Amino acid sequence: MPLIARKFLRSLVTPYLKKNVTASSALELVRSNSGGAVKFDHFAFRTFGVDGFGIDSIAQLFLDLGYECRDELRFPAKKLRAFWYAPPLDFLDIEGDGVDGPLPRIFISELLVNQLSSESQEVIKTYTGRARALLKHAPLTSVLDCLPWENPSVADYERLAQESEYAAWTLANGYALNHLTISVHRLNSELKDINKLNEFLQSNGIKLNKDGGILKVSPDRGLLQSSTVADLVPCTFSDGEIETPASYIEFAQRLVLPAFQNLGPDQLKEWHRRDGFEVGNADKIFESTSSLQTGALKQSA
Ligand code: OOG
Ligand code: NI
Repeated sequence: MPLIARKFLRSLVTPYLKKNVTASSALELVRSNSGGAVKFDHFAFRTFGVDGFGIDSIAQLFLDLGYECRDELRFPAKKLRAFWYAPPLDFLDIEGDGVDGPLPRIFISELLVNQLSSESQEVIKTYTGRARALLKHAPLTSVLDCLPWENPSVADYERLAQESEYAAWTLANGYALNHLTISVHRLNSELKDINKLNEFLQSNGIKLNKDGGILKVSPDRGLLQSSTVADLVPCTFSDGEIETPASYIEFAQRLVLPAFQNLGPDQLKEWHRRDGFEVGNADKIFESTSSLQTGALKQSA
């Protein structure tokens, strides 16, 4: 089982690193300053929650690979919801770098399309409707680095962006890997402190998402996260090419749970640490692709 999972993850990472220069240079910087091994905390995808194109379309493969569905997270203001999936416990504490290391958690969100204006719904449903034949092949489009639907028009992209930047991102990027996340507490250097890591990245010219402050902290203080700002990358539309936000890279430090504080460093396993995600942190991390953070031109309504 893990071989096919790793091959799939590798096929997601290859186009992601090729397309997203900031993510790949941040990953290389961290890797070369922490003994050469970087472990991944989670991978994330965005979807349209309509016509079967939502969370399940990408989740099914992970479930078939032995992942387990965990908690639901809701974001009413953004009209989003998400689920996260845990890898089999046996693959949580594994030596090795990148996709050869521990299997990452999977975070999948979906846009609650039926809550949008009828204009935006119509735009989305036109593309998903014409792509229905590919409905069962979402993961294939991820690894092939292509959209399941035809290239959108610039006008449709911009119309969606005015109501939901998430919607516009998903129309232009489909099931591409939205981000992967470096497991900060498992780095082999002083960078395993996320504040030091954030300083280090910024001093090397990496721009971080400042929404709500650079460091996002869960109310229980156990989950600390930060992320880069997505690169603006040329994107092919049906009627031209414009630069749009692509993907970003995230950093997550999970602290040891109070019940396991007495364990020595050699006894500590990943499951002794704060697990899962946090709505308040995630709400800010979503902004890593927003025009406010990326500086992408957005037409006024
Ligand atoms: C996901 C944002 C949330 C996290 O780790 O909480 C997230 C997205 O931008 O699609 O990644
Ligand atoms: Ni994330």
